[in-house]
Amino acid sequence: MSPYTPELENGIDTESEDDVRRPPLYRVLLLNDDYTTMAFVVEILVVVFGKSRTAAEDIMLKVHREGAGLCGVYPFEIAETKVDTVHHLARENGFPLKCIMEKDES
Ligand code: TYC
Repeated sequence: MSPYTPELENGIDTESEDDVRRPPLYRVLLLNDDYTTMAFVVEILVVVFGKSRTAAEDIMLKVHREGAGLCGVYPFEIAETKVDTVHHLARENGFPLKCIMEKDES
């Protein structure tokens, strides 16, 4: 055994091997509503999430039809900033668009 094994340092195996040193990632999703325009959602996906116009249209339609859609997967602080940016831009433009983040458990 190597002299330093952080997952065993207190004698208790606290993390399974595939979790070791893998930072948690967060899925950022857009939610559907009846008021935000399709064009605005596409713009958000292009500007905030760096999607191509075609990819943005596909995601927007998925959200519209299914209720929610994945915009990207990021470390915590980047995910949080994306959510805040979406809400800021939406409120500034008078839309109730909601964006959420959830831990990526995969
Ligand atoms: N449902 C909206 C409409 O018909 C469009 C929409 C799509 C709104 C995606 C929000 O996250 C959303 N105008």
